[in-house]
Amino acid sequence: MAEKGVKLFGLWASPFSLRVEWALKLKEVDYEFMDEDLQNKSQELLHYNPITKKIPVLVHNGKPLAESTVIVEYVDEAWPNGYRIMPQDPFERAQARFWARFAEDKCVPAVFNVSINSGEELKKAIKEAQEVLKTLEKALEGKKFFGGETIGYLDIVAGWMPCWLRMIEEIAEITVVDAETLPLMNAWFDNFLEVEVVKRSLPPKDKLYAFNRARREQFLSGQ
Ligand SMILES: N[C@@H](CCC(=O)N[C@@H](CS)C(=O)NCC(=O)O)C(=O)O
Repeated sequence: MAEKGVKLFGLWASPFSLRVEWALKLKEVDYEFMDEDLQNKSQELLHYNPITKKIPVLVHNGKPLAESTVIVEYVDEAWPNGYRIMPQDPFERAQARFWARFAEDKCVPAVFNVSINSGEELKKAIKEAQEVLKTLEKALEGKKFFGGETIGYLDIVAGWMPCWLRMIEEIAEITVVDAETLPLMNAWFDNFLEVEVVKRSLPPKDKLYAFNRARREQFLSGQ
């Protein structure tokens, strides 16, 4: 008999596990959060995700699923009542998946490059990040959120950026997104950070900033 309930193997400082937490919270699903030490992964995590050995992993009634974007779609389908994460219209759903893939393939590496560079390399990384974010802005035209009036799938997938990029800007003393260069993105950052579910599930600011400040210093010193 499979273990009943919902367990999320994640990491408090991971934007990827945060996506799954947002989805579960929007659906009002109770879950147990297993905070992993990625330097010393639990036997349970390795058992449930022997393929990539990465977090997040959602275990629902004993059955594990990996990959945050896959899990978010699963959560929407497995708990069909209440909050709608995926658009109902097939065309809009396909569009949301297209942009989510774009955000994953282009924005994740671009923002990561900003976070680990300094000097000329940092300037180049900022420009590249602004270019991909300008493209992603097209999906925001005429809307408060990517999902329309409320947050949806693409907001959840891209939602780490308002928090992480604002943090990187502060730590590295730079500006990537502002009202002049990326007005729609800038407004979305503010709107997204005001969403109740988002506000109450972000990691403690001081702890997160200290963690990422140390990570940046480690990258800059080439360790
Ligand atoms: N594409 C994956 C990325 C997950 C990921 O990179 N997880 C990192 C933590 S943020 C991890 O588990 N790293 C441990 C490792 O690579 O061994 C997703 O969206 O779920």
